[in-house]
Amino acid sequence: MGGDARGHRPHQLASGFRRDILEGLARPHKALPPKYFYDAAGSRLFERICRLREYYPTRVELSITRRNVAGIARFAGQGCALLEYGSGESLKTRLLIRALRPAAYIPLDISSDALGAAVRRLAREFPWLEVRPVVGDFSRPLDLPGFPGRARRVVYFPGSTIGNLTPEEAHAFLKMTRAQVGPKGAMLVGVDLKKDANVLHAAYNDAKGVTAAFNLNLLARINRELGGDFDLSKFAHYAFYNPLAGRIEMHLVAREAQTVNIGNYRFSFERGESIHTENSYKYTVEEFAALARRAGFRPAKLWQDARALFSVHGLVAA
Ligand code: AVJ
Repeated sequence: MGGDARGHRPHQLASGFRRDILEGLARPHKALPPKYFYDAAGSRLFERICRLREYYPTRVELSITRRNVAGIARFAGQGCALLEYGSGESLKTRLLIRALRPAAYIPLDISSDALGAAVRRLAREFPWLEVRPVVGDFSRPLDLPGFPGRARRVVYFPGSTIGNLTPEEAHAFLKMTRAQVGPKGAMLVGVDLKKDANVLHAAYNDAKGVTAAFNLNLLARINRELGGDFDLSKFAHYAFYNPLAGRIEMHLVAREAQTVNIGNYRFSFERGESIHTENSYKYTVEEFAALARRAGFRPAKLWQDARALFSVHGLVAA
């Protein structure tokens, strides 16, 4: 692992966790940021989600990428500087790197564990590749080590992670990315599509309960890292599609009235009270293209599967 991955202010991230959890649980409608799902245990659970039959996004995005990798590489342009929001351990990233041969690859992730593993693996598989990992949170303005020289800047943001943001936040995030890549830059972004609500519902309510375990792990993480005393058996995973908002909502619902301690802080729950843990927004192709346009991008390319489950948008600076 490069020095960047280890040394980039892990303590600031840890105290941000504590502050964000205490603040989120003090709200009248309790809510926690989904980025905190991904500690080591949560990252392992998420990898299991990605292999579930019901969870189509990972599988479908991979097949879209595989089928169109030459066109996607042509869109980005060989020798570009590729910045990925996420650890870059995925198969689709490696497919893209192989086809694209970027001048540099800059993975950004909130988990230094995930980043370290990804970087070691990439160094083995692509000895010619310059990798510059950055531990950080893409939901905040970034202080990046700077893209190399004259290379075209392309941000790769797969996995429909942009769905965790509200449309207003996604707009601001796309604008920030547009500034980051500059006037000749581009963005490749994976976006989950609106579809039959039953298909969406199944993807977040898998039969094996892996998504439930992933959701509950957030409470286990609070217990582990902040000395909380959540009783996980007293919370239920609850996920549903909200068609008016166009999003999956995940909640943890108190099965009975209870109080929970985190250090000196005490939080009370009524029976049935929820902690809102995640939104996962879904877009039509046109909705997302309009959002990108408003943020200063021109939607130039679109790749989809035959069943229109998932989309990959190729955006260029407008
Ligand atoms: C990583 C945010 C794209 O919203 O589908 C999977 C996370 N949550 N199952 C998603 C997630 C529950 C995932 N994203």
